[in-house]
Amino acid sequence: MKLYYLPGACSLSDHIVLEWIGQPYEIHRVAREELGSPDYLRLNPSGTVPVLQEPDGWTLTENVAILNYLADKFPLAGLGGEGARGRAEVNRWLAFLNSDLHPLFKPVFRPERFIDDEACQEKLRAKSLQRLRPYFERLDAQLHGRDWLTGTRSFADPYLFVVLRWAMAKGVDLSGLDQLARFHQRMMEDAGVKAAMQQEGL
Ligand SMILES: N[C@@H](CCC(=O)N[C@@H](CS)C(=O)NCC(=O)O)C(=O)O
Repeated sequence: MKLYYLPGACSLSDHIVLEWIGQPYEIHRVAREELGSPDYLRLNPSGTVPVLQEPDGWTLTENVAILNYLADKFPLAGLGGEGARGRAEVNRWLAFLNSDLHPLFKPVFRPERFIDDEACQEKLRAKSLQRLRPYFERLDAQLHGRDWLTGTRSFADPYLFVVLRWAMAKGVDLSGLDQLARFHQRMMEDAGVKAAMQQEGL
């Protein structure tokens, strides 16, 4: 299995999951200019990471699909929740992270993709940072009395870790969100997280 990644991008969540699974895998660091190349677009027409490629050439895109696939392929890792409801709970939080929270970072990282005027870009970035706070409040509340988003460790947790790193780097106001601080600290001490981050040069 080969994971195509950009350092610190949402692909880091798959990378951590691969570490937690503990089976052999390869990684390929995608250069930014490679994302738009014909070869890469054949792998992923969206020109984004992550992409997971199996040795027979089959490739999978979309983080939600990749994380579910890894959990199903390696059930002994116990990252997909217990039973139908357990999986639904994991996907509830994964969907919140992937489809509500993650897109709000796009104007923070690349406001120029949304609006040409530079002064407006700054306003857009500032507004997006402000709008992110309530999402992190919800995540903090969910972590009250829990070490992991759904109570037990799952593939949603590394995704939370990734967006939390972005929030810290970009200056989202996380003041008073102590459960998130506790979660971040625990992830930073985790051997699999450390290994994935070291391999990505973070
Ligand atoms: N819907 C895709 C979105 C993936 C995505 O946004 N990837 C970002 C990194 S976190 C990316 O590759 N960005 C490169 C770019 O937009 O130039 C998924 O969930 O896998």
